[in-house]
Amino acid sequence: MADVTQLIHDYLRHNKKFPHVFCAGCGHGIVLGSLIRSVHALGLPKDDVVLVAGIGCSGRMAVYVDFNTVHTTHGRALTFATGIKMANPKLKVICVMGDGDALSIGGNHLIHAARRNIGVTALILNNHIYGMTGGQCSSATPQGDISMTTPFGSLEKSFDIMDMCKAAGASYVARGTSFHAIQMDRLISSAIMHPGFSVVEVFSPCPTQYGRKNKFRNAVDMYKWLKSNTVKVETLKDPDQKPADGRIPIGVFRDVEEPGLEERYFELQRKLMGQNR
Ligand SMILES: Cc1ncc(C[n+]2csc(CCOP(=O)(O)OP(=O)(O)O)c2C)c(N)n1
Ligand code: SF4
Repeated sequence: MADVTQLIHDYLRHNKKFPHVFCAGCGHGIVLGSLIRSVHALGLPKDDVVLVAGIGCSGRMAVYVDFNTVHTTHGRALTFATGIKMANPKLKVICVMGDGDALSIGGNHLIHAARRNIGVTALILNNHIYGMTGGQCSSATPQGDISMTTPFGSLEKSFDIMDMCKAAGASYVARGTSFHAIQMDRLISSAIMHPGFSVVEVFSPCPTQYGRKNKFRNAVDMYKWLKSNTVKVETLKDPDQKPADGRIPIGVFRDVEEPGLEERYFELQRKLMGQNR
């Protein structure tokens, strides 16, 4: 355990912005730990990693961790990430967003990043709510759930991030949870090494703004719920069919090797330059 703690500390900016903002029981810190372990296990030098984050509790990761980091505007993290990847495709560009950031204000950028299959990893920390601004309903709040702006239950259907990203063209699409930390390490590592656009959605409990307004008494209840209401996608007979018992599939939903936008762009550049000689 001491080694794990040391490892996490090796990747943090010690004299910056601590103590962190995450509430007790928040899943976001677990995702940060998983990201650090994944980068370390892959042996990537810190200077080759760029962490681009939007605004929100999830966006704070860019402040704490000692990679190249950009803390960008709400909903626009993928646009910054796209520019960075196109300028220097050798960098591993990881984009951290909340569900509000990625699906609501930034939803258009998400589908176009998927359509382009740009070689960026999108980590979507889905806590089903706008955490930082006080718990408003987001496009990932499940229908019927209570939020600050839907006191009688949300009337809207929520997005299925996996279905949406697959349909839009992302070549690696996976879902994990903050309870299943070991699986999450694997999902994030594979996503980082994937050549095209990779999306990892993480169900990340927000006990403060979402849990206590809904069916959860405390953070522990939320993690217990994740444990017993998820199912590994590879154990399903038909992975495209949602389980009838309402459990949420986790694991890899799509993993196909297709060149990223930046590879296609530089290939075209090489071809055109060859023609002009
Ligand atoms: C353009 C713009 N609109 C709205 C805001 C206010 N704002 C800051 S964080 C946030 C919501 C964050 O929610 P989410 O992206 O789900 O992340 P979480 O805090 O839940 O991790 C909002 C609406 C902003 N900073 N900029
Ligand atoms: S408000 Fe929610 S998402 Fe934000 S730090 Fe607290 S528990 Fe985490």
